[in-house]
Amino acid sequence: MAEEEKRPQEVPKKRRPYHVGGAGLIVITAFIVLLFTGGIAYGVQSVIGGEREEVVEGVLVDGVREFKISASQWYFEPAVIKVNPGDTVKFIITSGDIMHGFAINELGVNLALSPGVEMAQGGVVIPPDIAEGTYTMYCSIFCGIGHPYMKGTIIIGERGFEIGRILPYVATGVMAGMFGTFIIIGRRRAG
Ligand SMILES: [Cu+2]
Repeated sequence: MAEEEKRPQEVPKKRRPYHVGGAGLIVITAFIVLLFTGGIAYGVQSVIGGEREEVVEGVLVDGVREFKISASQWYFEPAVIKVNPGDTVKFIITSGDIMHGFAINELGVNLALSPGVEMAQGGVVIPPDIAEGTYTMYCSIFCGIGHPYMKGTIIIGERGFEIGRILPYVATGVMAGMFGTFIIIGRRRAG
């Protein structure tokens, strides 16, 4: 009987080390959450086409800015090009595998590409009064499951502020904030 009376007293003692470890557990979990969400943000950022992408400015040939671009499932190489308002541009595009398209709506460019055949569109004048910023070049011929994501970026003049480039980091911040709030609420309830 005496031994049984002692047992309830021992229970809180056993819980203590768990509570002390709780702080460490929170730190470790917070670290993992930050690492995880940060990794997602970094990945999303690279898919969107962040600063890590090399910006290619083409080669000036007799005053014409020439770009040689290859198209393959499901990307363009280079994927980010830069021109200036008022430039005259020539696009030379070759598909490395199957049929693709190469289109830039704002510049009236749309080429159909056959495998291994060099296609060119010259005399593309960038309107001097066009709004500076980033525009999309994309594949305009269905080429399989990755077709909707086969896109590149054409920077005209200065790359402006793009919400898409900071959005992943904002999301990470919100996630971390939510996580922190849950921890605080959880601890208050437990306490
Ligand atoms: Cu396509």
